[in-house]
Amino acid sequence: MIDTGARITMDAIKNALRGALDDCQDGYSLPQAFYNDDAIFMADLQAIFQKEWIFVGPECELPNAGDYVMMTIYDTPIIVLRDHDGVIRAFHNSCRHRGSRLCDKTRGHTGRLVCPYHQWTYELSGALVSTRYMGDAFDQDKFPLKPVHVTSVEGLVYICLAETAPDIDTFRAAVTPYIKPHAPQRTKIVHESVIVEEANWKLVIENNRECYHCAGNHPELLVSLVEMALPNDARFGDEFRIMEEKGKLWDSLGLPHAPVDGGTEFRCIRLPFRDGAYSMTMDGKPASKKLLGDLIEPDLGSVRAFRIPNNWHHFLSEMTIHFRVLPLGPNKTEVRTTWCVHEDAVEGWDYDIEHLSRVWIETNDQDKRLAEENQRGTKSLGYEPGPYSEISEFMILNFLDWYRGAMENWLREPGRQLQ
Ligand code: 3BY
Ligand code: FES
Ligand code: FE
Repeated sequence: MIDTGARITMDAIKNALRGALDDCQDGYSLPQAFYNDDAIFMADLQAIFQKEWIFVGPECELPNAGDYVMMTIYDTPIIVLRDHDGVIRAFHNSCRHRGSRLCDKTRGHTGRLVCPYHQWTYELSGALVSTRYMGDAFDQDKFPLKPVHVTSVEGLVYICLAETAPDIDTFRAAVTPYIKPHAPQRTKIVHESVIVEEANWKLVIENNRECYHCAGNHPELLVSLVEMALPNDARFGDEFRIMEEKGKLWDSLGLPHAPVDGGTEFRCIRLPFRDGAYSMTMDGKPASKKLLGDLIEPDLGSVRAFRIPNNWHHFLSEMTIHFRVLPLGPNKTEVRTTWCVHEDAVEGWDYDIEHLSRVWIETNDQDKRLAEENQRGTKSLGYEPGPYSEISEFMILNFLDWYRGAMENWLREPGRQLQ
């Protein structure tokens, strides 16, 4: 179970969560327990990571039938694949014989899934089609792989471990007009980074939900990124002018840019880059010569999309960047970043990996250090929840509204009341 090896009872989890929720103060960072306690981490897994739609990666990672990727949500391994009929499917990566993982590679290609232990063999549809020495009475139809909900939102693959998956169509409808012009299905992954941060997953998300820290920490990112979060962000002057100019250009191209009201569930907006910058590169120049999809204009800033609980994205004119957060323990989180360009772009001619990835490699590294220092400080005897800036950190307030609501709902579920 958890890193400490301790088994925590459901009552202990509920009690710890109830107490910590009661200690929360609106507008303030969370009480220490939310970033550190094993019991609350277990509650996070059940209330959030086993219930919500979790981002897996860009669909272009599975271009052909037989392609698969594996991911693990804390201790639950999942396999996501493209079946022979082109449909994306997801299954628990656990053999129906004695439970062995079927697949131990992060990604690969296969015609069938063969368990390495005793070679029970499954079709990509999940059907068990071959076993040895199981006797005449054995009915293999009764042992298909266990399916997991899966969907692609315009090229972004999500899975959900819950029996009944929550709505994702509101998100789909809202973001599709923004990201479709970037044709994510016609891209390929050209770079990937996986880092482990010694910080609670919520600190990693909180760090991403504000740019209060950008000026002091992200010189490379600020070559391109404007620190505004909304087109009429009161903190800025010059950016407001850039937004107006670019807004007119994007209107003329039929590209939506206004902020979408995603409540606390998601955020989607197109924002410009700084004057003269076309991409999130060190020199602001395009990361790839080939524009995405059928785009003809390089000056598109980026569509910034965020969705609870574990992903954010930048869709540029010539590149997309996807960020996936997975909890590994109360103080340990994996962040995977993938960079995609047009499927026909040629390395060395259209793009260069160092040029394309440098800004976010540096930025991720800086954010890792910030989240880890934040984590260390929340362990202090002297830690006391502090006030967020409503002006600069309103997106964290949104995130925590959602988080606290999700935890309250989970506690209220039938059968979960405190004894
Ligand atoms: O660009 C991002 O992904 C976010 C938005 C604000 C801070 N952070 C760098
Ligand atoms: Fe898979 Fe035995 S555990 S074949
Ligand atoms: Fe940052």
